[in-house]
Amino acid sequence: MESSILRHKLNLYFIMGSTNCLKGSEDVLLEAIKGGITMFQYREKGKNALTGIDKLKLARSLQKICALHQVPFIVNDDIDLAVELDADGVHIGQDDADAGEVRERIGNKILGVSAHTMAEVKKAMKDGADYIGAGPIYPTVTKEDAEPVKGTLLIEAVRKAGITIPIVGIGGITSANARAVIEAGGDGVSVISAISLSGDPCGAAEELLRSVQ
Ligand code: TZP
Ligand code: IFP
Ligand code: MG
Repeated sequence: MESSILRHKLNLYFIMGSTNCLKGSEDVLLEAIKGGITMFQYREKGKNALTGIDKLKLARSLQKICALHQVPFIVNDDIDLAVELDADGVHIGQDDADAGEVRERIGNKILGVSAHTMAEVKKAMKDGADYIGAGPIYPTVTKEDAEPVKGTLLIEAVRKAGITIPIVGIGGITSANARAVIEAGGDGVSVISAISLSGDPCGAAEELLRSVQ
């Protein structure tokens, strides 16, 4: 995907799996799409996470919804699943598979890599990442093993160094604090709970989109 298009798709990047939702994942995704999310990541993780055929079935179902609405469908961590489903891309962290090897396996699918330092950003770029997930920007309760909070410092440092790779901020982002990520040089925000745990995922997405545009 061309990077100006990807930049735009990163504006409001919604991530979730079944354990993040108060109601059915399909309903939450549909409402979030109605509210204007621009990209989606299926991240089935944590206590009570689905595995095997149940995970595959939900992934297929969410992928279908994304395809109907032209929202890119990205799979977190599970490269085999992404390849099997012919997903639009994968997102990996520093403790997951080697980014260079993943790039070789997925060809021209979108590759996102989490980075916490300038060195990790540069390595991810060398390995062929299309975009960087920088965080946690703010304290989060959604990821138990999150790295220390860094605010927007990394995004600012990357831009100051003249590096233009698309970046999305993640971690504790709400419509009240999202704007700072854009002002620091981010292309968008990525959220789990601000949408998935909202009683009104559509309204939550609309409000977030307004705050980053
Ligand atoms: N990676 C860094 S923070 C985070 C992930 C997956 C969790 C983001 O969840 P929330 O609910 O938007 O803080
Ligand atoms: N960043 C991102 C993204 N996704 C993740 N799953 C993560 C960090 C841990 F927003 F996609 F960049
Ligand atoms: Mg991971």
